[in-house]
This record gives sequence, structure tokens and C-alpha cells, in this order.
Amino acid sequence: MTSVQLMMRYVLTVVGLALAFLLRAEDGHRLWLRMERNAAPAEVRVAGPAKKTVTLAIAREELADFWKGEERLVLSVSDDAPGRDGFRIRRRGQEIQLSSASDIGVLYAAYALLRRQQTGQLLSDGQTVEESPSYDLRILNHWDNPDGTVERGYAGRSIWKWDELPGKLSPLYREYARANASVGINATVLNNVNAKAEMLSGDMLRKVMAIAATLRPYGIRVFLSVNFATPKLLGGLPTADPLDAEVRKWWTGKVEEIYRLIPDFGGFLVKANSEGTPGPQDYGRTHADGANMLADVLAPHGGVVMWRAFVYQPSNSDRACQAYEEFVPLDGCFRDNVIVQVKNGPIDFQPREPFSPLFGAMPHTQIMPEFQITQEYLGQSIHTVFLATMWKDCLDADTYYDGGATVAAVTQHKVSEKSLSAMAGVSNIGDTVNWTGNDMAQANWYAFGRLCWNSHYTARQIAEEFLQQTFTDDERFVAPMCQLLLRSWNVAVDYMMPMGLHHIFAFSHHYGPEPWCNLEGMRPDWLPPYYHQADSAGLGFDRTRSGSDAVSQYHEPLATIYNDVHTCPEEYLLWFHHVPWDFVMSDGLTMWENLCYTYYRGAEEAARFTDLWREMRPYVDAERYAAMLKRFERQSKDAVWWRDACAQYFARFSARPIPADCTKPVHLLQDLMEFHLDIDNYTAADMEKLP
Ligand code: GCW
Repeated sequence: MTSVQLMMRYVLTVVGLALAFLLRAEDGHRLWLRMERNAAPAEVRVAGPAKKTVTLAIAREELADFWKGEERLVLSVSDDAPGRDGFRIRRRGQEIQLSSASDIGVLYAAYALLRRQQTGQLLSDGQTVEESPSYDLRILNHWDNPDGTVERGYAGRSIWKWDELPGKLSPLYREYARANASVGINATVLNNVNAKAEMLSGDMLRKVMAIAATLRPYGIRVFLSVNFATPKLLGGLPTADPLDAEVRKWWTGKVEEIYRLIPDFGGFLVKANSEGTPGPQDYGRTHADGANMLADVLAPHGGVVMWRAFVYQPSNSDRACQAYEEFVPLDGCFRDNVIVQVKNGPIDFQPREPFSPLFGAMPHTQIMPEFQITQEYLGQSIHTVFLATMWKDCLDADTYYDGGATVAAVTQHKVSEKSLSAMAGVSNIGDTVNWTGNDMAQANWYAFGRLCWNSHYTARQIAEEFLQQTFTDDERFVAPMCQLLLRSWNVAVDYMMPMGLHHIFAFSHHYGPEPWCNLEGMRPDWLPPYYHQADSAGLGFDRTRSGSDAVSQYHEPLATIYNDVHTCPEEYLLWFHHVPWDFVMSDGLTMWENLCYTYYRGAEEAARFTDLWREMRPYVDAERYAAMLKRFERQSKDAVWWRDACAQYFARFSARPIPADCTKPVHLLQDLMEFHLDIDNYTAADMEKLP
């Protein structure tokens, strides 16, 4: 080896080591909070009497550590500042004042100021900014089990380390609290709605107390999911009948025990008489009887009941109609501290659903939306799908209640006398180093918080902010990636379930297509043919007035618009109609042709995402670049898998060829039908096993 070669090798080694160091530094763990710490603390003063709270100390420390501006910062809690967690930031010359009626409002102001710094939205002299949240309760729902597994979790195991608690506190708890506070999330349900009774044992409650204490300074209140049969399963009572005096007494004692440990405990989330969970109907009582009993027990302590409306039975009635049928007759029967929690769509977090008709149908009841941040039905932690677009679609949809009110307006009680508002998101968080498995899926956690805070934010604004803070503010990265994120939901819908198709997933794990899945003896409403209804005449579920009549659950003019195949929005066509294969759509092509072209278009766009990501290489650190590249590549392969499976499978019914200008399928239908993916909790290694 010549000395020049030796020298080169040395240089390369040093560069390699430096790169490796940088690479470790960017494992995604810091989320969107990647500010550099100041060498010397910035000047921050706390004014006024409420100086001493831990929350104010955190606000002060965050700004001292990360504020880079020349201005002095003054924090104050004062009655003339915005309340309800809101805040005011005012710049006067060389001073910036951050004030709120509460210390948590001041902390939110601190994070808002740091976000402005990170995204280049500095305050000019004399400028005042005031913010207050759209929803009172901005709450994550963890579907985490006491054994550390996470239902529909794709990012490792639960961050709650029950085995180590209460003695040992994982540093993750504080980091979690900080990340949530930075986007305004102020509540969390620690455990799965499919709740174990043991969650309310004395031992578990002491563990919950330890978590609550860590989250409290960041303004986050803890809630628990409860199993309705807990008085039987844990308390040894013969019944869990909500109208039974002993049952009520048991809950009263349990709730007192909880509040002795956790004085600011938030309340209960309940999944009752749903997918086999126990509930008041087991005793001939209604959802209102069940919810109100718990609400009465919690009320003296200021607690709330979130009662889920995700209910359906394997009956003859269309699954999409059932929640409405059960809940609307109960309108006005719920206590003031009950909120009925409604999934955004009438079925179940499908790639695209119309909004649930329960929004706008229960004016005398507090209703809250539940969104799914974890991508159970959207490629899990492999596919990049930015969900703010989908959630905005729901929040901005006009329910036509009382002449016109969006889902956001209805759930923020803009049009009723109710007061307590809330929005829930099923978390995508696990103990994997980057929290969400997919670095880009952090955007969905971020977006959920931001939309709870202000449902008027646009998906674009949220995507931009996220990218600037989490990756780089270089426009050559932000502009194209923002476009990608904004397209990503539509693209996923195109390659999975276009035109209103839904629930044609592989059984149980819901990753990949299985429109043919027809397991013998299984509930029909858990099988794809129930939803797509493909036959020689056409495709789609007839929910018109002559079908299941789901359309009539919507206010006019929507009912009529949805009912008519010619006016039904084409993105919901196969949701509301059984459409003939040759039905001519607005572009002049038949339904069958459109179906094929949409699948092909989705797959092509997914492939372009991978190409675009390759172009982003100069702007992204090596570790996140490589991890995301693997995922984008898999996503484009999956899109082809979906396309080939669905186009070829439905061709069997349409008896029409896939249009000649579509490329030849990559997979044979028979092979895809014989493939069975055996996964429970997805890991990156599983990617290798897919078609
Ligand atoms: O989407 C379905 C999921 C279940 C989940 C259920 C629910 C927690 O497949 O895993 O159970 O919804 O929301 O209750």
C-alpha cells in the first residue's frame, strides 16, 4: 500500500467514524424536539406570585436551555391572561412576555415559542399571539396490556414497564410527558379498552400513581380503561349489574381508593358490550345505565366517563348502522360528566370512511371523536401515511345538523348547550427507540396533538412544521416531502381500498389484502365478502333506501346525495352502492375500468414515493434515511401486492379483462391466495417474508 493509499484509508476511517457518530445521534428518539441546548442559559424570569410550581420551573428550564433569541423572557400566571390552557405571547422591544391563567398554559406558551424559533416564525416588535385549545380534553388512548404487549401496536412493547413500577421509573415516562405537552396533549388512558380487571387491583393502582406523578407536572391527567365486570372479576361480587346497590358500592369504594392515590385522576374509558366485552346489556340495562352509574360515582371527585359507541353484533342489520341504532335513542339520557366516544367512521378506522352519522345526531349528549393514530388498517409501521389529511376530512365534514355544522363544531359544542369537549387518538407509541417504528409516523402523533389544539390548522401547515423540526428546515427537503405527506393518504386508499371499498384485509392482523377470505364458521361481519359484496352484477355494499338504508342516518341533503348513485361522491361509491361493473362514472370510464386504473395509479405513486425519498438522501442523516428507505421500498411492493390481489380477484366477478394499457400483474392471484402472513406484532424482519 502506498503512503497516499494509507492516508486515504485513514481519512476514510475518520470520516466513517464521524458519520457513525452522527448516525447514532439521529435515531429518531428526540422526535420533533431536536433543539440544540444552549451553552449558557438564556435569560428567563418568572414574575408574579405563582412562582413555585414544578410546571413553571419546567417552562423556565426549557426556555433557558433552548431559547436562542436576544430577548429576555418573562413568564407569568395572571388572571387577565387567557384561561382553559390558553396563553398569550407578547413581544415588547427586547422583552417577550408569556402569560396564561394557569401554569400549564405558560408551559404551552414556552413550547409554542420554541416551535416558532424552530420553524422561523419569530415575533416582530409589538406583536401579540393568543391561543386557546379547540378541545378541553386532548387525550391519547393506549391499547397497552398489563403484560407489556400492545394491541395493534407496531412499535415494540408498551412503554409502561409494569414489572418495574412503582419502584423504578423509566426515563421514557418523562420524555413522553414532555413530547405530549409540547403539542398540547393533556390526558392519557394508560391501558387497552379491552381491559383486564386486574388493572384496578391495589398493586396496579400504586403503579399507576407513580406514572401519574411523573406526567402531572406536564399537565397530563391519567385515565384508565375499565372492564365493566370488574366488580365480579376482581371484587368477587355475583353480578356487575349497574343498578345493583352492592355493585355501585363496590365502584364507590374503588373510586375513593383511586382518588386517595391520584387526586387529579381523570376517569374511566369503557368499551362495553362490544366485540365480546361485558357491559350493562348483560343485565338487560342500557349503555346509559352503565355509563351513568360510573359517572355518578366519579362525579364527586371531578372524574369523567368516556363511553365508547363502537358497538355491533353479528345480526342481520348492517354493521355500519348499529352504533347509531343503539345510541340515538339514548340522546339526553347521559350525565354531564359522560362523553360518548365515537370512531370517526361508522365501521372501524378503515382507510377511508364517510364520517359517522352519530356526529350531529345526539344534540343533547357530549360526543367526542376517536381517531386511530396507530395504522392498524393503513400499512402499520411500514407504510408512510400522513393522517392529518384524513382527520381534517372528518372534522371539516358538514353534518348538516340544524342547517349546517361540521363534525368539529358539533364535537366542540358550538351548536349545543353542552360544555365538555374531547378528542381521542389511539396511540402509535411503543418502546422502540424512535417511539413509533416508522420515523415518519411520528408525524401522526404530532398532528393529532396539533389538531386537538386547533382543529383549524391545515394538514399542510402541520406537515411543514413537523418536517422542519424533525428533519431539516431546508426547503429542498420540506417542500417535496410535504407534498408526499399530503398525498400519502389518498395514495394508500388508491392502492388498498379505492372508491369506498372497505375491510378487505387479511384476517385478524389486517396487514395486506385478502378480499377472498371466507373462513368457515366465522362471523360474516368479520369477513371481506360481507363488505365488498362482489358478484356478477357488480361491487359494493347497498346502503341506499332500498338496501340497508344506512343513508337515512344522515341529515338531508346528505341522505339524498348519498342515496343516489349519480350524486354520491365517487370516493364513497362502493360504500353506499352495489354498482354495476359497467356503470359509467364522471370520467366516462366504467366502474370496473376506474377500479383497475385506481389500483394501478396507487401502486405507481407509491413507487414514486420511494424514488423521491432517494432524492432526499443529502438532507437526511444516514440512519433515518436507511430505515425509511427500507420502508418506502416495502410500501411500494405492498402497493403492487394490493393491486395485483384486488384487480385479479375482482376480475373473477366482473368477467372483464384488466384494461390492456395496465402492465401485467407481477403476482399470480393463486400464489397470493395461498400466501398466509403469520404475524402478531410486526417487526422489520417480517418485511422480508412478504410477497
Ligand atoms: O379496530 C378494531 C381492532 C381491535 C380493537 C377494536 C376497538 C381494541 O381490530 O383490536 O380492540 O377495534 O376499537 O375496540
